Amino acid sequence: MRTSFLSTALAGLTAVNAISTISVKGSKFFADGDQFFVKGIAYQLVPDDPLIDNTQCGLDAALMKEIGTNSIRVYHVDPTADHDDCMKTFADAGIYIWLDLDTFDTQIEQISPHWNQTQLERFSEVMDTFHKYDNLAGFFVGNEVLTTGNGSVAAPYVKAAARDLKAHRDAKGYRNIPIGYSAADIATLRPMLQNYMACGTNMSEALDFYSLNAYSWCGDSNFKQSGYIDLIKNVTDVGYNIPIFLSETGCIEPKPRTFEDQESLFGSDMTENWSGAIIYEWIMEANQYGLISYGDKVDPAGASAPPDGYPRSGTPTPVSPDFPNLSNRWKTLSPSGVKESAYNPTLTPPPCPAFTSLVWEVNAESALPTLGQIYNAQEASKTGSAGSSATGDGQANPSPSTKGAAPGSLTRELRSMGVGLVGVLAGFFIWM
Ligand SMILES: *[C@@H]1O[C@H](CO)[C@@H](O)[C@H](O)[C@H]1NC(C)=O
Ligand SMILES: *[C@@H]1O[C@H](CO)[C@@H](O)[C@H](O)[C@H]1NC(C)=O
Ligand SMILES: *[C@@H]1O[C@H](CO)[C@@H](O)[C@H](O)[C@H]1NC(C)=O
Ligand SMILES: *[C@@H]1O[C@H](CO)[C@@H](O)[C@H](O)[C@H]1NC(C)=O
Ligand SMILES: *[C@@H]1O[C@H](CO)[C@@H](O)[C@H](O)[C@H]1NC(C)=O
Ligand SMILES: CC(=O)N[C@H]1CO[C@H](CO)[C@@H](O)[C@@H]1O
Repeated sequence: MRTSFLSTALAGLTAVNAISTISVKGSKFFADGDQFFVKGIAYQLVPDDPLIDNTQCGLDAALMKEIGTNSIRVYHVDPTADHDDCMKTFADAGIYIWLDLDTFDTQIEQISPHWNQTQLERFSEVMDTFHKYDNLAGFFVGNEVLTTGNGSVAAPYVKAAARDLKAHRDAKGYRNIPIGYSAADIATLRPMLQNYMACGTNMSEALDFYSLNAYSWCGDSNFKQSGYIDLIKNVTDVGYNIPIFLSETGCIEPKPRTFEDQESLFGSDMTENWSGAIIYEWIMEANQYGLISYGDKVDPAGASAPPDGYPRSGTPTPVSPDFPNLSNRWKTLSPSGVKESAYNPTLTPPPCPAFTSLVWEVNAESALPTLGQIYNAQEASKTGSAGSSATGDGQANPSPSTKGAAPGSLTRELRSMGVGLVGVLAGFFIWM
């Protein structure tokens, strides 16, 4: 009797304490009736999936929780693996997951853009595996796919991916999980790209949220000098209709990192029209962006050493003073925003940007690519259209060193390793 009473009470407690799902209303995120601001950290300890080893997830989630982290961003997962324990561990710590749907061989490319059935299936597998977790905050259909004016021809392929993944989500009866894109913050592309991702009257064809990887606030700067003021201007000038946040931030030069930008992001400069930020990144590795380490770097040539010499598991040790600096900032920054019930905006999507040669090469009136479409430059130059063609061999060229504004991006670093990547990854899996 007592046992069953106890277990009923515990079951009730679990239900009450379960993490609330995140939804979009107007240009803001909400969880359980309160506005949600992303206070996140990028988390990719190992290339293929950091959400399998629950002991590791527990060690990291505990330390993240201590400093007020409510989100992590994960770039790559293996949809066939079991993530129940890690997802619960993060949920129990009050931490949501923002997850990229692509993998190294399925991402949408700036060179020879295409969007096809294979990509859709692989993206869908990740969604099918993760939709059931209440702390799955949102999905990205791409990360820094385009970085140049003429590369903007790839933007419709990103939007087509969002369209098809939203359709998959709805056809499967999954909850309204927000689907968005994570852009390299390139000033000359910014207003066009972010307006394009939200534009159009058909919400089945527009993104649910937009985000930027921005590293423009370095050292002793301010709202104006860093250009964050332009981030806000580009949002308020058009009455941007979907949530927007930084999906990567955290310049590392000059040292030490002081995370001064958090004061603007979560203070009066930005909170009214911005939804937070994700710090790049948790683990210390070759790029030097880590907030914690799992021990000193070892000789990569040593027996069972990690490929880059940076340990990838264990008890997280804060990097000082960077980690305490972030902790000190975040402690004082907890915007409450608005209540969902008190927020009833009347926002309309921004206009689709006009075609401008070498600046924004997408026609405002062009239909989105159909599934299986491959960008055809010859046809596009003849017709001024989005270059529609369903023929071709579908081979994406390996992306060369297209450099964006965001020095910390995992994707770009791995890409820039080029051919070496295959070897590195192969070595990695053996080592694991
Ligand atoms: C889709 O494109 C990839 C290259 O990115 C290719 O390997 C694959 O075969 C294509 N799938 C279809 C169905 O065309
Ligand atoms: C953009 O222009 C550069 C330089 O002319 C060229 O190398 C690149 O292939 C072009 N990109 C696309 C997507 O057409
Ligand atoms: C909206 O977009 C979806 C997906 O492309 C399409 O199936 C639907 O017909 C569109 N609705 C309207 C009213 O155009
Ligand atoms: C958007 O920001 C850019 C700088 O990145 C600025 O030049 C431009 O005027 C802004 N556009 C609007 C509409 O605010
Ligand atoms: C900025 O946020 C305020 C407060 O929520 C809102 O009243 C205003 O409409 C927002 N502006 C835009 C352009 O979204
Ligand atoms: C905000 C904050 O905690 N800043 C500190 C970051 O680290 C340096 C170096 O230890 C300190 O001088 C700052 O006060």
